[in-house]
Amino acid sequence: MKNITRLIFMALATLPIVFSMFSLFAPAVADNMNSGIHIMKPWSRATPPGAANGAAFMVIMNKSHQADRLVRASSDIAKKTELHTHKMDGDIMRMRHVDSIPVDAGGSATLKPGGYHVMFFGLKKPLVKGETFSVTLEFEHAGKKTVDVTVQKIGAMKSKSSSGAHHHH
Ligand SMILES: [Cu+2]
Repeated sequence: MKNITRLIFMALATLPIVFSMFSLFAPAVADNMNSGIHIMKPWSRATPPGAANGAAFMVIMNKSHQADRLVRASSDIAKKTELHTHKMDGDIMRMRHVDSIPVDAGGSATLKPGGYHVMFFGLKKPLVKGETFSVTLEFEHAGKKTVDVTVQKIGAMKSKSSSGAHHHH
């Protein structure tokens, strides 16, 4: 009798773990059925109070056999959302608006500080560490995908070349 009680207890204790694993994997599975585009770890940086602009970063994987392009991003956290990159202008690193971000078939595109990023102009409120907000990404072939962007601390994964660049808009 005691053994059965222990068995039931163990089964109950394991259930939440099994369920949380399912919830972790479920979005990836659903994604798979729609297209070969996967968005990995979308993140952003916390902004100081009153900051006008922000940016989001992520890795876009394209597991299909067709090249694709991120052509638009939108979010209601800011007045304007654009696709940007960084380019050297002489010896100054500047941000540039780009029409699209290419993702090779079977390849990936990395949006990171100092490179491609989703740019937010006119933040409606500060980005707070630990919070999430949603961004809708539109791909030429895969269509629209909405992702939850996690806000990390100020200065997270800062790249030397881009430090401060976002404050010069
Ligand atoms: Cu930018």
